[in-house]
This record gives sequence, C-alpha cells and structure tokens, in this order.
Amino acid sequence: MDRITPKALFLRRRELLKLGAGVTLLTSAAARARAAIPHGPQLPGVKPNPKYSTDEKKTPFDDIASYNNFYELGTDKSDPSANADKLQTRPWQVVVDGEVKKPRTWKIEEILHSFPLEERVYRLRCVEAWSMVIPWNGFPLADFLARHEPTSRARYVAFTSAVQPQMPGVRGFAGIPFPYLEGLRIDEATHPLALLAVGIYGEQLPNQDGAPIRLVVPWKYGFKSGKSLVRIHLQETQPPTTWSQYAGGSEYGFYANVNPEVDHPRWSQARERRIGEFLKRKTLMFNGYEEVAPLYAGMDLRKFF
Ligand SMILES: Nc1nc2c(c(=O)[nH]1)N[C@H]1C(S)=C(S)[C@@H](COP(=O)(O)O)O[C@H]1N2
Ligand SMILES: [Mo]
Repeated sequence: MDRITPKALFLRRRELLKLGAGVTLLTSAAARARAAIPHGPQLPGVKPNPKYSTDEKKTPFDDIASYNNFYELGTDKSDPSANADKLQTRPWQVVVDGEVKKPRTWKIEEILHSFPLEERVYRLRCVEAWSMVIPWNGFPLADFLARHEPTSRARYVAFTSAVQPQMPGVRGFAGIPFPYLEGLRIDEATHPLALLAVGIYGEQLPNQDGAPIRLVVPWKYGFKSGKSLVRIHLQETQPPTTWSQYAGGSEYGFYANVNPEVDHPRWSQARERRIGEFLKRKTLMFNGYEEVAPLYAGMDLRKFF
C-alpha cells in the first residue's frame, strides 16, 4: 500500500478542490435539482406530429420541470417543483360552459380517453426573455372546443386555473390575484397551433408544468398559457385576464403576441436566453410561428400588444 505523504495528501486535496470548483460551475440550479425531479407515468399512444417538429435542440426534461413560473406554487423559479406535491391533481374536473350548445363537466380521465394524443415540439418564450423547446403531448384546443358546439355569440374563450387552499402561493400576496385567468379570441383559440397539453416527453405533465391539463399557445408569451385548468368558458366579451390587469394594464396586454419590436416597459424583448445556452439569441416575430399573422391583419400590434 502506498504511503501517503503529507505532500501527496495536499496535492490530492488540491485536485479535489479543483474538481469541486468545476462541478459547481457546471451545476446550474436546474442541474442541482435534477436528481430530485420525479417522472410521471407514461402516456399511452402518443403520435409524433411531423408538422409541428423542429431541428432545434429540445430542452432537457429536468430543466422543463425545475425552472418554472407557477405563482400558485411560489414565485421563485425553483418553488413550483419544490412544492409540486401541493397541487392535488385527482380527482379533477374541467367545466366547459357559456356560449356552447353542449356544456359539459369532464372528469380528467374522460378527457384523456377521448382525444388522441400527439407530440408537438414548440418553442416557449416567456415574457421575462428566456425560452425553451418543449415536446408537448396533447390535442388541439379546436378539437376540444368543437365537441361543445360553440354558439355564434362565442367570440372569446376564458380559461381559469385551479386554486387549492394548500397551494403555498395563493395564501400570501404573490403580486397577482387568484384564480389565474387567461383568455383568447375564438379565432386564436381555434387556430391549429393552440394546444391543450397533458404531458411532456411522453409522460404525464409534472405538476409544476400545469398538471393535469394546461394551455399551450406558442406564438404568445408564456403567461397566456394557463396551467392546471378547471374551467373553459366561451363568451361574447373579452374576458379579464390576470396579467393584463397588472399595473393598471400598462405592462402586459391581452394579446401578448411575441414581438421583438415591442419592448416591455421595463426591458427589451429583442433577444432571449434559451435555457441551457450562454449567449442570447434573437427573438422571432410570433416566436417564429408566422402562420398566425393573418389573425391580426389590420391590427396595430403596438397598440394591441
Ligand atoms: N396558473 C398559472 N399558469 C401559468 C403561470 C402561473 O403562474 N400560473 N405562469 C405562466 C408563465 S409566466 C409561463 S412562462 C408559463 C411557464 O410554463 P412552464 O413552467 O411549464 O415552462 O406558464 C404560464 N402559466
Ligand atoms: Mo412567463
């Protein structure tokens, strides 16, 4: 056996320290939480939709499930995953009502059995100027709405997220009121890109990503995509939405289309940081989903931001 001299020990300690420093550098907040991020059950029968694919590198599962905005579970990025068990996802019901010929209260299991699941890889651009590339599993919102036969008076769709008393964020003052409310115009809601997601990477949505069912509207800032939905209400008038009421409506508009030319009052929207990348990249108009442009023909996107 080697005799370990004080000198050798010293060198080995130095090596270990160097190694330690390197590991610390590589260990992002997400990576540190990595080991602790549990995976949900696999979703059966998910078919990739090649129309909504991309060559871009997908954001790893652990980043998608540990760097979140979900104020009901806390306002720090790591709060929603840390408090994920404070969202109770069963039993779960989704009420669809308002301007529809067939209102219905769905059990989440009924929804999961009634709509074929696709995989769609979408960019997600948060208004805070970070982005991810996420392989969602879900089905078009248009298909879901059609089941309820919207009336001719259905011009808007209002989305309500769950409020549960044990959620840590809904008790104190998180800066916004709850329930979290979002809304779309009916032509936005029925655009083929608008998705109801129930999973990522072929697995049931992690709670922190909006289980058991959430909206995904990839050409709009992430805050338009309400999580953990309990009600979808079709109506004639534009619904109030959580962030568009913030700061007297001066900060976030109802439309919230990704637009590199319209800055947030407190920061630029021209560039974004893709999670996992160091250098910023240019933000694309409509987050790169230019096919939605006809929805806004004739509208001043600076006024209707
Ligand atoms: N109910 C609810 N939905 C929400 C939020 C929220 O705080 N509460 N945050 C929004 C914001 S700002 C973003 S960027 C996305 C983040 O989704 P992700 O955590 O799955 O990436 O969820 C959106 N949906
Ligand atoms: Mo966001």
